[in-house]
Amino acid sequence: METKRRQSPQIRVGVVGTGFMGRVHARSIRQSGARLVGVAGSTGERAAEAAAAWGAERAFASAEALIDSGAIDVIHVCVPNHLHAPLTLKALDAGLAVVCEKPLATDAETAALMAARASDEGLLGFVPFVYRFHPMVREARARVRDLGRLSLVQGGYLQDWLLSPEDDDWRVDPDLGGPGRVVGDIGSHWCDLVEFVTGDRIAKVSAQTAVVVPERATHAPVRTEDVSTVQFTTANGALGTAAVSQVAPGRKNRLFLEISGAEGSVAFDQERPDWLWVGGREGSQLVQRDPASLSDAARPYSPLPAGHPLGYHDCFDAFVADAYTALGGQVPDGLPTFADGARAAVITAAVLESAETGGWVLC
Ligand code: SOE
Repeated sequence: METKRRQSPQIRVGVVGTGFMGRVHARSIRQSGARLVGVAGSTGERAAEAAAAWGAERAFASAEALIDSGAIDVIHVCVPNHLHAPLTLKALDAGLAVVCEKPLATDAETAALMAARASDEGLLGFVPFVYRFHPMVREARARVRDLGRLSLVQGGYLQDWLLSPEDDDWRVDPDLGGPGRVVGDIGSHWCDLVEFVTGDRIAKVSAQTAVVVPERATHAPVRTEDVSTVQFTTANGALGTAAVSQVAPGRKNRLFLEISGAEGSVAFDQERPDWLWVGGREGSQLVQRDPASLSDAARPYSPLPAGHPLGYHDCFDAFVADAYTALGGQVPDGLPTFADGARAAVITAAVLESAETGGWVLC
């Protein structure tokens, strides 16, 4: 297929968005050895500050100027969710590869359109479901085949940064963040991990959502959920449950996943990422990340010796490195693409529909 894709010997990258995620992306871009050519933000001033702080070559007056500049091959879209689709579609039209933050779009139809557009144009699009890049997640995925028939998948994703009415954020506003807040913002990571690790699919969901803090500094009444519980059945017949919250005191970023099968269990906790619990009827063990004994699938994601903890930044570095390897033509196993982003949007929509109707929804 004829493609308008841009490619330079040293990948030239732009970042749009100057907040927390933009900073994390920029760090990993520089770590990868690519050129961080430009940064754009909501104002020229913010872009200039971020470009200076992150070591970018220059600031651009707007996202559009960055996309149209001809100076980059890849753009990282790290802006509020409602801008993901318009900026990504514009970047694809300009022949750029795109790394777009999740949720890929604020509705499933648009996310599917973005994935189709990238694929039709022969362009590459990636979504940072970065928890896939913890070596002990790769280890869990490698060991799932030893667990026998899976019976139960459970866990959740708990945070507390929106606990009090004084806590506020653009994600609270459905016009900016999309209609599902905890479901789309963090539940999407959990569901992605379930399907990634098990190789199975969430087939139907029955969910509840609730607003716990009805008024916040700039949002009243609050229209996006603070908590959600989801029960589900997988295509292969395992049952599952998940609890997701941004108002769980003391839980900062607790993504927890436990999978039980006929022959054993595995459990991963994102806040203790160097460990994997391996459960067995005759005895269980906590397996420490150790490149000397990891599976072939996990070892490449384990650049430090045992006892030298890896974390969130390392996952991001590995994600960006794999995305840029894919630009060179070789797509590494497990790299989350726009298709995965679109899939997450389908599950998010199903969860929200179920919470509204009270029924089971296929996804
Ligand atoms: C905020 O909830 C947030 O930064 C999410 O947007 C990220 O995707 C998650 O990895 C950490 O928490």
